[in-house]
Formats: sequence, structure tokens, C-alpha cells
Amino acid sequence: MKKSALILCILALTACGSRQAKAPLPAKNDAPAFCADSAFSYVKAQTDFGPRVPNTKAHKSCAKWLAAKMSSFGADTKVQEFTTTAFDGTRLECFNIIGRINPESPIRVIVCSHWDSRPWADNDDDPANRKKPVDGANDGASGVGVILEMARQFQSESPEIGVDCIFFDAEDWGPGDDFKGQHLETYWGLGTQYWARQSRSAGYKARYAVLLDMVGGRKAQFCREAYSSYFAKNVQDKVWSEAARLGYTSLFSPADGLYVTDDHYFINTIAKIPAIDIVPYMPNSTGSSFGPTWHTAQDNIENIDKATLEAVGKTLLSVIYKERR
Ligand code: AHN
Ligand code: ZN
Repeated sequence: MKKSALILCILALTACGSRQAKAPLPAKNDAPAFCADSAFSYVKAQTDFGPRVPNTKAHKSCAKWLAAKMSSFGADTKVQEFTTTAFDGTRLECFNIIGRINPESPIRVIVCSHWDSRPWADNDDDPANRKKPVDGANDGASGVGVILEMARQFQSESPEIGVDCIFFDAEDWGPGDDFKGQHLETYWGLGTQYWARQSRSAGYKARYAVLLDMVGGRKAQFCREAYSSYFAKNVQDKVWSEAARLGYTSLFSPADGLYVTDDHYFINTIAKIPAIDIVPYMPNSTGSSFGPTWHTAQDNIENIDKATLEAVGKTLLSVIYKERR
């Protein structure tokens, strides 16, 4: 710190000390800027590791990178390491990465995303691709990229509340359509289920959680996902109205979406924290209603749209900077 800045800080602290205990804090309505180029570079940095499939080297290296990145932005960063069992009996070595902003604040909001990539591109038109892992530029890396950029921006202007940035592992090791056994919701979101149980027993609390899943596709459209409407209608209203205020109505559609088994389901049901999902629902899209690249070899960096990352990042920063203690 420069000497002049240090003196200013000391003056400010002295002024605070003499203020009445209940004096209102200055409003922090202005969210800092969100740089879409920066968010995009964080998406690319992840795909450059290769598919981040649990039990691979790329996965382990990327986990280290994510934790180091979070930490470099001043977040109090912890890696929750655990082993879990997938639907097919595979033991998965996993890492949830948690970066806490303003760790001392009792009022907290969660922004989260899964960071692992799907082991099989089983929705690909070409059968030759269906056993290959996906790059997961949209499905995984996009939400993480947006959250990393938000974390970078939290340094320039601190939000009034605490923010927990969480990257969940092993969301996407669920069975494909060809799986003959029972299709259970609990086969998805393995990292979140682990985190939610730990958090619940530790008495962890947060005001709400916002999950970002596939927030970088071209011409993406996010509808009001049905579990979010059921468990956390007020949170969904808050986010959707902020998006509308910022002019993003074409992305944040007022239409109702489907029930999506995703990480937010377990945040709601196990951790008992109201959680919404920002996830595409494009019923007329070719390929899948999550968009054309979902679980295909086309889910790569070429198909990431900075404008989508920006709409989501700006909306969320704006929501967070309006939160009061
Ligand atoms: C279902 O397909 C039931 N859930 C999708 C959850 C998911 C997969 N999100 C990203 N990839
Ligand atoms: Zn997926």
C-alpha cells in the first residue's frame, strides 16, 4: 500500500471509531463492472486443461488452479476433498472448491456452479463421440468463469454481505438414457449432496443460493426452472426482475421451465437453503432443450458467447450489491 493510501485508511478507521455504533453504513448500490472478456478467459483456461472428469489428471490440475485463482482474488478458500460412489459403482475422487468473501459476515449469499465435465458425450449425433468426454465449456466451465470474474470484482468494491463462491464437483456423472437400472435423482449432483450434508450438520446458514448451469451458450434462454419456483420463488423473482431492469428480458424469459435435477435441488432439500437455478430451457432447440451442444462434442470454447456470460454476470453482481445486512 502507498503511504498516502495508508494514511487515508487510518483516518477512515479513526472516523469509524468515533461514530455512533448504529450509524448506517453507506449504501453500496453500485455494482462494480463485469468484464466478459475476463470471464471468457477463465472459461478457456478451464477447457485448456482438457475435460475435467473425476479421476483424471486434468481434473486434479484444474482443481488446484481454481483454488489458487479464488485465493488470488482474496477469497478465504478451502478445498473440500472427498470420495463418493457413482451410479455405476465407480469411486470418484472429488474436490468441492469454496471461496468465502467477507468471511466474518453472518449474512451470506451463495453463488455456485458445477466445475466437473461429463465423462461421455452421450447426446452427440455421432455414435463415435458418445463414449468420449465433453469439453464442458458451457456445461460446467461457463458458470465457473462467471463466478471467478465476480470474485475478481469483489476486490474493487466489497459487497455489504458475505458471499460464498462454490464450485461443486461430480454433478455430471449421471447415467445416460441407455442405463437399464432405475434412474435416481441422487445419481446427479454428487458433490453438492456431500457439501449439503456437511453444511447442514455444521449449522451453516445462507440467505439463498443461485446456481449457474450452462450460462454461456449462444442465444441462450433461461426460463423459470420449476424447482426454483417451488422452493425459492422470491429469489427467482428478485433475479428475474433485476435482469429485466438491466434489459436482459430476451435471455431471462418470464416463461415457466421444467423441473431440472440439478445441484440446487440438493441445496434446497438437504442444506435447506432456498436455491434457484439459472439454466437454459429452449424447447425448440435442436439437440436438447438445454441447447444444441448439451452433452455433445460441440460443447467447446468455440460455442461460448461472451454476451450470455455478461448478461448473467452483470445481473448477479447487481443483485448481490443490492443485498443489505
Ligand atoms: C437431467 O438431465 C435430469 N439433469 C441435468 C443436470 C445437468 C447435467 N446439468 C448439467 N448437466
Ligand atoms: Zn451436463
